[in-house]
Amino acid sequence: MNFDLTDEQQMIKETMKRFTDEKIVPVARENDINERFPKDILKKMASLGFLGGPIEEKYGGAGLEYISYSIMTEEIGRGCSSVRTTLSVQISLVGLTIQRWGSEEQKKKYLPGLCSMDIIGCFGLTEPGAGSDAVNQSTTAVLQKDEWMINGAKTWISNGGVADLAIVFAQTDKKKGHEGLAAFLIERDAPGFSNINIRGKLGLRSSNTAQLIMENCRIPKTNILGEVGDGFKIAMSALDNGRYSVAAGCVGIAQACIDASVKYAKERKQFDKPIGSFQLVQDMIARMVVDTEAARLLVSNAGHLKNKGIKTTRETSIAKYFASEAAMRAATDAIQIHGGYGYSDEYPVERYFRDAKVNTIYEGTSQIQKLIIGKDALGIQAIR
Ligand code: COS
Repeated sequence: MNFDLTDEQQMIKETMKRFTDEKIVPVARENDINERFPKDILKKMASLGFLGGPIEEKYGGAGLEYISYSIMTEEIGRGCSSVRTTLSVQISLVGLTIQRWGSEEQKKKYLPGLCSMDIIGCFGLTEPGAGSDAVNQSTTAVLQKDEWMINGAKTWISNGGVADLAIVFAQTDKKKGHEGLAAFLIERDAPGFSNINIRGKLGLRSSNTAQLIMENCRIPKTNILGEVGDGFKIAMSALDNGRYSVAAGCVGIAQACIDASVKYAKERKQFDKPIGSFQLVQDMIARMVVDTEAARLLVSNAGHLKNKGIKTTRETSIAKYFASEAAMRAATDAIQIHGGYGYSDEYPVERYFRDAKVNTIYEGTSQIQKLIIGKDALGIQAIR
């Protein structure tokens, strides 16, 4: 693996760093406090031409290779995890999934809008009773002449309340287990489709999270993604991409914790010295630096394999598990270094802490990532 950034990767890093510092960081606190969805930032980002990330240029994307995509995602995650989450869902869970599994017609219809933010997408897998056990879907889909009739509810859906398009997973034949699952494209105005926003989250307060409700929801027969029976593989392959961008976003959180802690440790004086001169503070900063570097390398490793077209379930799980736990450790230590000030929203580290936590939960908990990694090492199935 070559660790040097290419000229294009360097340009993306510098452009995204500037964009994050100028457009995302200054409003992140206000948006968090007001639980304000940052559509304006996403629109501005779309005008840079990178929003579509690795989506092919012929469908409106930037055609980026995966190291560039992680660089871009890390920079956004350094500024605001709510913006990063919105983007990860839009590009990794929805855009790349349609690009891989959609018909030509579906790709032409939805991908350009997803890349320009004219269409906001969401990914409806989780249900009140199906989180880690993703196969156990209660949502049903029945084919009636030329339409699918979908019934059920999805919960904890990022972008769910603002989405124009939802990928929704449903069971077509309960007896078949994961082989009966299918993925459907539901547009916002489909009859019987509605949503309820979820408020009061610990973190990611300016990202949108909602329940999706399908009550005799009717969609055209052609709005299936792939074939009946492909649903679970579609969900898992989407999560291979989603977890990659979550991991990159977590590197961004950890880097933000280092930046804030180093700055504070140089300024803050106790016992007549900057606290950075004390070895126990240096110890915390050193741990953050090592964790962050290691997480970044794990993301790069997964990205390198993705660029070669290799399936990266194992590598993205390793990167997501390590980077999300590293971000949580870094945020905990960053608050510790800031002392009492770290416990208030005067400094950004309390937001990093609140935002870091969900990364160890969504798109597969740390425990699920360890099951996938352990299953791979032992050559056995994770659950069944
Ligand atoms: N890509 C493509 N196919 C995959 C896959 C992947 N990453 N992972 C599994 N599959 C396939 C398997 O090959 C298997 O296919 P066959 O029956 O043809 O052999 C099928 O899917 C079932 O796989 P498996 O038996 O491993 O499924 P399990 O029910 O044991 O579940 C876990 C596997 C637990 C790993 C899975 O359910 C999971 O990731 N759960 C977490 C879901 C999640 O992240 N939820 C968060 C909300 S989404 S934002």
